Amino acid sequence: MFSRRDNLRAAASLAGAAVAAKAGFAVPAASPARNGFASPITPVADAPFQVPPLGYRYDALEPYIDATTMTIHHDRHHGSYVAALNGLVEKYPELSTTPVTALLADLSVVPEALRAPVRNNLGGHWNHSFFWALMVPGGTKEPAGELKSAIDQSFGSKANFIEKLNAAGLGRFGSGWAWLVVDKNGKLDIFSTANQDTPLEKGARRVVLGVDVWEHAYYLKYQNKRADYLAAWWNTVNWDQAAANFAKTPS
Ligand code: MN3
Repeated sequence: MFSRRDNLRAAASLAGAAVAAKAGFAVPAASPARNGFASPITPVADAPFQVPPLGYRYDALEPYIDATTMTIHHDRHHGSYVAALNGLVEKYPELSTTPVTALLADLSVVPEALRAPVRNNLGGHWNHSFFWALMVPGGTKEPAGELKSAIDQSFGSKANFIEKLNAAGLGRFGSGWAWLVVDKNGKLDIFSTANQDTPLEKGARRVVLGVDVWEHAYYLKYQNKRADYLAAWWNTVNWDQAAANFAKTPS
C-alpha cells in the first residue's frame, strides 16, 4: 500500500506528531500527501473543513487496531462527515464562521431544517478529530499528574475507571461513544452518547477521553466482540493527551 518514499514520509511525520502530541499541541491541518494515501474523497485545498491527519501511520496501532480499519475509518468515515459539512456550508454559511465547539454546545442556533445533518456531521468531525489525537503508537501507559489524582479520587483506581468507561461503551445500544469529561460542576463524569452526538451538547466543560464504539471502529478485526475491542483499545491511549485535555483552561 505504501511506497518506500511514503513510508519515509510517514515516519518523519510520526516523529513530529509525537513531539507535538506530547506537548499537547493541536494536530496540524490536513495534508493528503502527508499520510501517503489516495483518499476516496478528494480533499479540496481551500474547503472550510478538512480531515486532520492521523499523525501516525495507519498500521501504527496494530495489533490493537488494524491498518485497514484505520484507513477506512479515517479516510472514508471521517472523510464523509467532512465532505457533508463542506456541502452544508453553502446552505448555512455560519457553519464555517462559528466556533465548532460553540455550535455543538448549542445546536438550537442552527436552523431547524439543517440541525440534524449539522448534529451528525459536525459531531462526527469533532468526535473523530478528538479520537485520532487521543491515540498514539504504543500508548503512554499511565495517566499522570493531576489527571491521575482526579481519576483515583473519583473512581478509586485506574482499573475501576476503565471498568466503568468500558461498561458505558458496552451499554451503548447500536452506535455511539463513551466519554470521560469534566462536568459543569468541575467533577469527572463518565457517560455514553448515541450516534455522533458529542459530550459538548451534554454540557461537558472539558472532554478528557473518549472511545468510538461504532461497529466501523472494530468490526473487521473484532466482529461483534465490542468488549475485546475495548480491552485492546486501552493499549493505544495517549494519556499525555488526556492529561492535556483535562488541564485545558475552559473556553
Ligand atoms: Mn467512527
